Amino acid sequence: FPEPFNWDAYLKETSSIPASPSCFRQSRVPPSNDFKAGMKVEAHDPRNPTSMCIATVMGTMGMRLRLRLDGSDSTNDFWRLVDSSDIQPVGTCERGGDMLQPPLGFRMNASSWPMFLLRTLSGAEVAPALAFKKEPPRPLHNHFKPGMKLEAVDKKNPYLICPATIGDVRGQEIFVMFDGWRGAFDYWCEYDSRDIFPVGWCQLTNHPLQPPGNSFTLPKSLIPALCSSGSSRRSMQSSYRLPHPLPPLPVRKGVRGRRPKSQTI
Ligand code: MLZ
Repeated sequence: FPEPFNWDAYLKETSSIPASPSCFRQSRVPPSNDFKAGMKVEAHDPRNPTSMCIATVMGTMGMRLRLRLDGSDSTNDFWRLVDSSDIQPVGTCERGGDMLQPPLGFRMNASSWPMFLLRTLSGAEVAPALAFKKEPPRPLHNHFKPGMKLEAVDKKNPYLICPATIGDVRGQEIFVMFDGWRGAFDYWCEYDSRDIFPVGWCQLTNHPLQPPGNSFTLPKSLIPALCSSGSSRRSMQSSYRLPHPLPPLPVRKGVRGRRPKSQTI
């Protein structure tokens, strides 16, 4: 088994401090996840947030749910916390006098939506009202400061939560930088985003935490010393992608000593 990521050692190594839990719009005592795969919920369409749709819980991780809008394809799954205000029990919409909408990119003709909805819900297992938890209140102010560590959803790979650092703060917004990924996944978001968590959140909620990447930005002054010839184009760059530890080379007839083309996580 891979070693679980050790925040204590990492904070020491990087001589950094974690953002206080009071900075985040997350509950101090995480609620339980009482959802099960297959259950139906009502959810705002992430691509059309004013419309309320029917979604199926595809799976659960920690206190997050992987959701798929019924009638949409499998390529637009999204994740929500059990205490997200984007989800509610089936029947809530109708009780409020509203109508459930087909998702953006509904697979069928719009005229078949009422029948599709009827079929989708008949005999379906709906998530019990008690599984939906109240969204915690937002902290009154943005208390984040550059350099503070946190755990954050990688919006390009939203099943992942990864160690991150506050890179900048502007008013209500913060810049989330993913440790060891050289900026490729960084983003601005509001300080009260539900996609950011205090250090230790994953461990507390039993969610996997992706360890930091292995790309670092080195100070320019160190670069000449690390380049043997100093003449390559690469030597002009200020950051380096260090290789992953590679497995021992497979020795096979014909392809002796060849490494896999690339390694992605
Ligand atoms: N292995 C994939 C995902 C990287 C996820 C980074 N998260 C901050 C890649 O290399 O693109």
